[in-house]
Amino acid sequence: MKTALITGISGQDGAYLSQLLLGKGYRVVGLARRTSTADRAGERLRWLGLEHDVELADGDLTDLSSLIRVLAKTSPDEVYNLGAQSFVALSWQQPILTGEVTGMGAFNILEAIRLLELKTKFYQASSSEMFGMVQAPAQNETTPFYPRSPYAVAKLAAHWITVNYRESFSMHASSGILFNHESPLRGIEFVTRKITNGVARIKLGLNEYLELGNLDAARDWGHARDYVKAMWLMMQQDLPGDYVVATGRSVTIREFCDIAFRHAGLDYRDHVRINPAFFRPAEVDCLKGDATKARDKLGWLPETTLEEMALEMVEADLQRLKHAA
Ligand code: NDP
Ligand code: GDR
Repeated sequence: MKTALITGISGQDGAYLSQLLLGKGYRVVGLARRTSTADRAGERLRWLGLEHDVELADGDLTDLSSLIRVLAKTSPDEVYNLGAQSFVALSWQQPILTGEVTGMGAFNILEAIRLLELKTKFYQASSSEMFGMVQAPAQNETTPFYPRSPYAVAKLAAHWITVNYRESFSMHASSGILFNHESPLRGIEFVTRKITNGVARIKLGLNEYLELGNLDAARDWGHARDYVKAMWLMMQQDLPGDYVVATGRSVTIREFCDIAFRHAGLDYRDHVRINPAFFRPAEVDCLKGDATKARDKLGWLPETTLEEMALEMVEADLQRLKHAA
């Protein structure tokens, strides 16, 4: 039986990755931060019915000693570093924390693996945000980076330290440059989930309007359930590497609004209001990934369309709100 250690197990991707790995017979251990509430596994693992199937180990990406302790105890075959302060907008309010967790966190865990001389494979959750002000119409592994937020700068440091430890110490360290991926388990502050939750609230008569920022930004959105498969496939390769994971289709926030509101029989133009508070100091205008390498080398392809995903998210938010009523 293989053992996987996942940092960020309580997040969206941590939950879907746990589901995938448990289905393959892995022992799954998750790094969990101490909180003041008793809810250690969190709502996402519970939503997937996995809260009793994973093991949780106390630790924090900013605390090297806890990482050494957990790694020494679990001796994982694969480490997936998904933990991060992952909300781009917040990274301007908390740039130093974002640097410590999203950037230095990767240094810490790689260093812990190195100090313990573990043979584990390592996955770093890199991001399309690293392309920022894009230097090519479709971004692939050779496109130069141009980060546009403290979050993206931190992710870039984490990406390069992954490459560096691979080259310096022959570690099986891979970096997945994943474009935006969403699901019913997406955090409510991210724009797709904010929209589908808003649609559900308006449909049920709880709100009349939804306030958003820049509707003209475009993103290449896939489904998290599909994207965690690409992470696992990278770890099954004989050689480590960097892979862009994307659908190749770029859609504006406005178009996503149109799709999501339509699913509920609503017109977004009647309900969306612009609030400049949601504009960012520096914007990433348009992302579109070229995942040819992932297709050719990993045999990976996205399976869920944007329309299917938006429908699943709207339905899940309607269910949640009806259940809570
Ligand atoms: P989430 O925000 O849903 O989850 C982040 C996870 O990181 C949570 O489990 C959180 O734990 C954990 N975490 C935060 N701070 C620390 C810390 N100091 N020590 C240990 N763990 C910590 O992110 P996603 O699941 O959406 O994304 C997973 C990873 O992939 C992130 O690194 C993200 O930046 C990256 N990424 C995501 C993309 C996307 O579109 N979703 C695209 C590209 C990259 P807690 O519950 O305790 O807060
Ligand atoms: P992003 O996701 O910044 O791409 O990072 P987010 O959903 O937050 O923003 C996408 C785009 O939507 C615009 N936008 C709004 N965004 C939010 N959150 N709220 C709004 O009201 C709103 N109105 C318009 C934003 O300006 C932006 O252009 C996500 C995260 O998961 C990162 O961790 C990950 O690395 C990248 O995706 C790839």
